[in-house]
Amino acid sequence: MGISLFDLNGKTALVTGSTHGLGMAMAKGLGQAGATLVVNGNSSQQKIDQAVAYYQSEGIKAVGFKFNVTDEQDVIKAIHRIQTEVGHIDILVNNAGIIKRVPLEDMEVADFKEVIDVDLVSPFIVSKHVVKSMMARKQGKIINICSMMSELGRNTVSAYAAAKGGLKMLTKNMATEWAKHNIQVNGIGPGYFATSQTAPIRIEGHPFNEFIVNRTPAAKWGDPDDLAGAIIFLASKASDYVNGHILYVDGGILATIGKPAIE
Ligand code: GCO
Ligand code: CA
Repeated sequence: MGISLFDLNGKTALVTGSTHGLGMAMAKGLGQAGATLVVNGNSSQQKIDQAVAYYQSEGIKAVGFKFNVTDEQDVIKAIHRIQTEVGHIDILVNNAGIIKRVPLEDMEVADFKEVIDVDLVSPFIVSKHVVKSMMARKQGKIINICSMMSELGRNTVSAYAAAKGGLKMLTKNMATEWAKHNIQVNGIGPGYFATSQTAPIRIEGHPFNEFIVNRTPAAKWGDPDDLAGAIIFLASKASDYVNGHILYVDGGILATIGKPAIE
């Protein structure tokens, strides 16, 4: 017991969208706890190769697979290849996501649908094709990466909020249907982290930058490495009776209404 509760040696973890950003930080945490990483991205093979090389330089076992999480046929082919070339997937992290910041009344329907497709439909598609082997082996961990926008609205991010709110409920429904197979499905809801996705709203002097620091009880943006503990917990034996839960890692944002800029 003790620390071995969190040991991931011998486990294989597929993390979608793990070539950069929070996906990369969480995958690194899983790798440091002993898991073999299946790295995924869809932009370029070169980006995947670079990420794999980075993980390996950190002493982590990693292999890369390029596929589009929104394309069911592509997912089916990739999961089949992973299972034959690497082995069964013990841990699935549905992390790949996009955001479009557009006022709701100006948003194109195609853009709204694209966000829903990547952020909500793809976790369903990938889980559907990974869970069957988990069911057969009577064990598995699925972790859906949610958001503050699973709980809160914000100007310009309507499609993202609709998708992430949906992903919270998809997480609960997956837990409802699959818990009896000894599969735990939980979510992580990151607060505001310093990544490329938030770069446009984090620049010095941008009013949002100041707003987030003021709105967060911890009074700072999150460091992506702050997610490692949560992901290792939800991927390991330590969470074997935790199901359908969203673990918010947000420096206290959801605990509070916030405070005025000047007190
Ligand atoms: C935004 C941000 C958020 C974060 C994160 C918050 O524009 O409000 O990009 O959506 O990325 O998901 O939890
Ligand atoms: Ca760091």
